[in-house]
Order: sequence, then C-alpha cells, then structure tokens
Amino acid sequence: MSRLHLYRDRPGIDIVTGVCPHDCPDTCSWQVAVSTATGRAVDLWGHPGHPVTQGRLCGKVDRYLERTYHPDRLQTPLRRCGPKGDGSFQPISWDEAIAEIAERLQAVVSQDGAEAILPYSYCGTMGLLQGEGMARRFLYRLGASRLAQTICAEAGFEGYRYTTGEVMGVEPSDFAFARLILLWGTNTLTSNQHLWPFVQQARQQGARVIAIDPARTRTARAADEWIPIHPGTDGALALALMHVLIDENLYDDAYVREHTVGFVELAERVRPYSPEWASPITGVDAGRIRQLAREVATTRPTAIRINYGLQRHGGGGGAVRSIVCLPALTGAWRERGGGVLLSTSGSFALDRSSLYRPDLLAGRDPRTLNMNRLGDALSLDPARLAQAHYHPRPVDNIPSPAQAGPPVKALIVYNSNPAAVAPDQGEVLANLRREDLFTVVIEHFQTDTADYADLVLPATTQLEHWDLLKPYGHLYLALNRPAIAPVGQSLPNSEIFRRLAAAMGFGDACFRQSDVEILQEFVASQSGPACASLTWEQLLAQGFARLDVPDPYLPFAGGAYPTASGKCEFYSERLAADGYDPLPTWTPPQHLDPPPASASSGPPPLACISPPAHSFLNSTFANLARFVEREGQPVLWLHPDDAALRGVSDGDKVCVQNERGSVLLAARVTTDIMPGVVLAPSIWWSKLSPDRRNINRLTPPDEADMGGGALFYDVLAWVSKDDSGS
Ligand SMILES: Nc1nc2c(c(=O)[nH]1)N[C@H]1C(S)=C(S)[C@@H](COP(=O)(O)OP(=O)(O)OC[C@H]3O[C@@H](n4cnc5c(=O)[nH]c(N)nc54)[C@H](O)[C@@H]3O)O[C@H]1N2
Ligand SMILES: Nc1nc2c(c(=O)[nH]1)N[C@H]1C(S)=C(S)[C@@H](COP(=O)(O)OP(=O)(O)OC[C@H]3O[C@@H](n4cnc5c(=O)[nH]c(N)nc54)[C@H](O)[C@@H]3O)O[C@H]1N2
Ligand code: SF4
Ligand SMILES: [Mo]
Repeated sequence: MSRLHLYRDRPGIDIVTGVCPHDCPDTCSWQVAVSTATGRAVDLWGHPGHPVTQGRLCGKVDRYLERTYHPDRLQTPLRRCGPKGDGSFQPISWDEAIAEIAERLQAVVSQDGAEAILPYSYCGTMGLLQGEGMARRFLYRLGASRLAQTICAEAGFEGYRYTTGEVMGVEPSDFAFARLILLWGTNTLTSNQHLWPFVQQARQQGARVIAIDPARTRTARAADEWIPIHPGTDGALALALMHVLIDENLYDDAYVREHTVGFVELAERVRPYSPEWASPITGVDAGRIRQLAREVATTRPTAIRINYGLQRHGGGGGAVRSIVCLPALTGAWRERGGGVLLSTSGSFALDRSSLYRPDLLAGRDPRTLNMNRLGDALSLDPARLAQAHYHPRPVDNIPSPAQAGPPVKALIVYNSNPAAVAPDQGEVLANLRREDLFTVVIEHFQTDTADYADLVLPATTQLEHWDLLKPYGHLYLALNRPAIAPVGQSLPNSEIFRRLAAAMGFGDACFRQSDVEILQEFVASQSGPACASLTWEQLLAQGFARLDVPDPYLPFAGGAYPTASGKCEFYSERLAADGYDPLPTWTPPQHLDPPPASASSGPPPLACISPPAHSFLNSTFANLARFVEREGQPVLWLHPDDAALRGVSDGDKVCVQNERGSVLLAARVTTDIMPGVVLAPSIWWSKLSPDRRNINRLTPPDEADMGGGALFYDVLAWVSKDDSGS
C-alpha cells in the first residue's frame, strides 16, 4: 500500500515520482522516498493519486529497491575471459569498452556491411527513451539490420487491426460497468492485477465473471466459473459463438447494418461451425457453448478481456479476429463496459519520429529479421538466414539464400534476455556460441544471455534515469524521474548509445542531446488529438497525464472504425489482398494436427503451455532469491489421468521433450490443468535451473498465422518419468 503518510513532510526525505518500467499492462506510477543525507532510496510504493495504480504495486515491484541495490547488480563493464556461455569475465573501464566496441563494429561494417550488425531488444524497460530512443538513432545512423519485435503480441494485434482498424477497446476502469466479464486467455491476477479492482466493482453490482483458460489459474479460481479450453482452440469457440448469435437471431441488427461489412458472408461462413462442431475441438460442452452465446448476447454490458495467452498459437491472429467480431455482432460496443480489451495502445498513436529519427537511414532500407527466429538469424547457413527475414503475410516472399544478405557478425542485446526467453533455445545457444560473432549485452544482471557476451555493459535501472512511458493497459502517460544516482558505474542505455555514436564518429546533433532535451522535444512534437493538452510541465508536476480521449471512452459506439470501409470488417478486402481468407477462419494447433511422425507407441504427446509465473516478470526477478523462493522450483502441471498413464507421481522428476530438445521439471500433479495439457510456469533462467535448461528448449521458432508472431503455447511435448537419478 502507499506509504506516503510515513514520509510526507519528514525532514531529510525527498519524494520522487516515477513509473514502473516493466512489460506489464498496468504501467503503475510510483513514489520513491530518498534520504537527502545518503542519496539512497529507502522506500517505494504505488502512487496514491494515480487512478489505476491506486497506491498499490504488485508483489514483485514492491521490492524494486532490493533489485536495484542487489549485490549481483552489474557495476562495471566486463570483458569475457573464458569460453562463451561459461560466465567468466573481468572488469574493464568504460573507455576501453566503448573503444573496443566501436572498433569491432567498424571492422564488421567494412568487411561485411552494416547489415551484418543485428540489434536484439524487447521490453526489459517499456520506457520510450531507455527502450529504443537513443538506440534507434544509433542503429539507423549505422544502417544495421532491423529487428521485427514479434515475440509477444504481433499475431493478436494483426488479427485485431484487420477487423477494427486499430487496437483499441474498453477502457479498463469501465470494466466496473460490465454485468458479464469474460477473462479469456488472461491470468489477470498475475499479469494485469490493476484490472481486478474494476472487476470486483462490477461483481458488487451483480456481474458474473467467467475465466476461459486451459488452467485453473488463480484468476480462474477467483472467478465465478472456469471454462477449461484446449490451447489454441479459442478461434473455434468464437466461430461457434457467432454461429449461435446468428442462428438464434441474437445479434444487434441495427449495429450490424450500420457499422459492419460482410455480415451475409459471415453468416454463411459460420453456418457449419455449430457448438457440436466446436465441442470436441475445444473440450467445451456444446450446451455450455450455446448458453455462453446467449449470455454474451443478452447480458448488457458484456466486457471481454483477452490477453496475449490465446494468440501464441499458429492460429492466434485468426482467434483474436473472431473474438473481436463478437461485440460488433451483439452491439456491445454501444455501452459503457461493453466490448473487448486486448491493449489500449492503438487508442493514442504517438509520433516517435523525433525520438527514433528514421531520417538517419538516409534512404537506406536495411533488411528486417524476425526476433522469433534468432537461431536462424545467427546461423551461417544462408538458407536459414533467409528464413529469418521478416515475412509476416502470405504475400511476403522469403528471399532466396543468395539474397539473404551477409551473415550476422555482431549482435547488440539490450532490454532482453534471449538465451532464456527466445524460442528454439538449443539453436539460439548454438549460434550465440559462434566464435566469429561479436556480442555486446547491456544488462542489470549477468543473465543467461550475458554469459555469451564478449562485452557486458552495466545499465541503470528505472530509479536511476529519466524516461517516459506509454501504457498498453490504460490511458495515462507517465514520466519517470531519476530518484538516485547510478549504482556503481552503470549508465542509462541512452548514454551508452550516445557514447558509442561519438566513438563511431557520428557527428549528428541528435547524439549530443541530453535525456531531458530528448523527452521535452518528443512531448512537444506530438500533434495528434490524444496529446492535445499534454505538456512537459504537467508531466513534471503530476508525474502522469490522461491522454485526451473522450471520457467516457467508447471508441466504436457509433462505428467510426479506422478501417478502409469505416466499419467493422467481418469481410476484409485487406486480408484478401494480403493473401489471407477474407472471412473469420481458424487454424488448428499442433496438438490437434500432429505431424505423422509423432505417432508412436507409448503415451501420446501433450499440449504444452508455459505462461507467466506469478512472481517473475518474464525472466526478470527469476535470479533473485526472494522471488525464486516464492515460486519454488521449475515445475510442470500435469493432470492426474495423464500422470497415471505415465506412472508419474506428484514431485517426480519428469523429462519433457520433443524434436527440438528436452528439459527436466518437477511434476505437479493437479486437476488445475485440463487433461491432455501440461503447463510450465515461466520464465526461469536456464543457468539457475537443475539441468541448466528451460522450457524454451521445446518452443518452436515458426511464425503464427499473422504478424510473424511467436508460438510459445503451440507445442507438442512427450512427458515421461525421469529415471536417470540425476
Ligand atoms: N507476474 C507477471 N506479470 C506479467 C508477465 C509475467 O511474466 N509475470 N508478463 C507480462 C507480459 S510480457 C505480457 S505479454 C502480459 C500478458 O501476458 P500473458 O502471456 O497474456 O499472460 P497471462 O495473462 O498470464 O495469460 C496467459 C494465460 O493464457 C492461458 N492460455 C495459454 N494458452 C491459451 C489458449 O490457447 N487459450 C486460452 N483461452 N488461454 C490460454 C494461460 O494458461 C494463462 O493463464 O503480462 C505481463 N505481466
Ligand atoms: N516459454 C515462454 N517464453 C516466453 C514467454 C512465455 O510466456 N513463455 N513470454 C514471451 C513474452 S510475452 C515476452 S514479452 C518475452 C520477454 O522477453 P524479454 O523482453 O527478454 O524480457 P525479460 O526476460 O524480462 O528480460 C528483460 C531484460 O532486460 C533487462 N533490462 C531491464 N531494464 C533495462 C534497462 O533499462 N537497460 C538494459 N540494458 N536492460 C534492462 C532486464 O534486466 C532483463 O534481463 O518473452 C517471451 N518468452
Ligand atoms: S509489474 Fe505491473 S503491476 Fe507490478 S508494479 Fe509494474 S506495472 Fe504495476
Ligand atoms: Mo509479452
């Protein structure tokens, strides 16, 4: 809870407003108490005045000071002095480190061209500045390969955009107005905790809450009903719901006529997709599907929270597209608290050109590689490198091996831990081990990835630098002020790229701007309506600002879809032009469509999902004893029937494997997971796991149906008791 009352007006204490940097929809504003005598932060809590944070941080970030001051924090630049992956390093000075990197990058540019340099980054911080701000300027000026940042949400985003034009929906606080809430493929209490108070408010007004998830998560337990569903079959469920809505005349005829296109074709399309068709696919009783459709149509308003869990599948884009059709059919968008929420990020476009400076490309058009195919991107085999070229749509061609461009010779990793989080870990590690690959990792801790670096550079945390954050789970932009001086010799990412730019001889003025100048210029450059009243002074004074979207916020109540037709597109010309089926469709997951080679004697393979562990944030926090103790050990949830078939008892060590690799986990035999499915809470650091591997040994690098998205939960795995005695 907020501890402001303990520190307000206390002599010797400064209170500094900031914001949580993590990749989480909640983007909580915080306050930090800093001792003026020592300059040390002594406490931190959720901002009591922020309408979504409401004074509360989650159990992870409530301990952010421990992470910041942890004895394992990297404090100086390091140079590797053992084999790659070994973790032997010795300290060097910043000047040596920067000079060495500049020299190595120059050499790569002159031998292989700038495209032989690949950045790898994601959302270790969601800050606009420390995220990609200065990094992009540097990389564009360099002409390095570009990275398609597809690891999390791309498939769902594309499916949403093809249907409504932009990813926007119900404002989270408006969930309080709903009378039926579907928490569909989201473990809200773990990954989006600040939505929960609004869900509870709705319940106090009589709302029912239904969780649709293969697992009885803590959210499903807290809901009124848990509907278990086979992974990757949500698209089939949504098609069957549409079938009932149309078949039983439960749709909003006026909304459909005024604000949608393709209803006639949609009705034709969903006719065969009855609840009886969907039942064996989804594992949901046909009667329950029919009833659910009636509830969705007749309970006003109905709010559907989908998160990214249900789109990490081969058909993830299509599944989101079908779900997003539902409120257009029922007219739920008309009502406050009615509609879908995937992300708020399309509600306000920010113009990032002043920040990223794409003009520094100066007409060059470097290749873009898909981060989900890191193993292929780093391969010396041109055919595999070609496969890593970003080709998100059926109409996008994969280049021939001869056109794939130079092999990657230098890798710059920041804000990410690919050795732990990227799919197809065996291939990723094999290529990170390449002796001819020069790897720089900018980090807070000596991660799995940092062990493969030639040089490791220590970065500041959110307590130590300026930043500005755009949330994806609400509508408040937030400013982060530094509360303390950098720990050890750490530097902000922005300063690291600034120094690299200077060492590479990049004379452009943008590489001399200070962090505050960059942020001020960025805020001033926003011309969109959502930022009409946004000012730097307001951000400085309050720490956060609601974007100028209407209040209440009902983006599609009167249609006004930002699509080509201006309507919700049940039928999409754009999909057809991009090589897709123009109507809602679905793609079965691996476990319903297993390759013939997987047929063998012995117990059948299981569908394996690996969603977020409650006490970790992706792989962040997974190296700190407090959070590891909360999670215990790397486990595999296994239904009692599946355990019995394999002679596995609770606590046994099990080997989980497929054609890509294997990992040893401890069995947790439980009815909290449906039969046929196993679940490994993630993401553990490999080097801290019993067999120095994690579940990403098994996850595939292949792309989802849309956006080149990741397939973390579309995995077939064979589970057996491990008798090796190790
Ligand atoms: N504590 C914590 N919070 C986090 C994160 C974290 O690691 N830890 N990660 C952050 C990140 S990066 C993101 S992207 C966000 C959102 O991250 P998400 O990955 O969307 O996280 P969850 O909300 O846990 O949603 C996953 C849920 O979907 C279920 N699921 C998996 N496959 C399917 C399926 O096919 N169908 C259905 N219906 N359900 C399925 C899983 O069992 C799980 O309960 O959360 C962020 N917040
Ligand atoms: N099996 C499986 N794999 C998954 C997922 C899953 O559910 N299951 N989820 C996927 C998803 S949704 C995502 S988003 C990805 C997440 O993957 P990543 O974005 O790689 O997330 P993290 O593992 O949290 O790693 C972020 C790293 O950035 C560092 N960092 C934080 N702030 C800064 C900073 O200011 N500067 C620098 N230089 N470094 C910083 C942190 O110390 C941390 O090591 O993982 C994906 N992988
Ligand atoms: S991780 Fe999410 S819930 Fe926790 S403090 Fe950060 S934004 Fe809030
Ligand atoms: Mo994510």
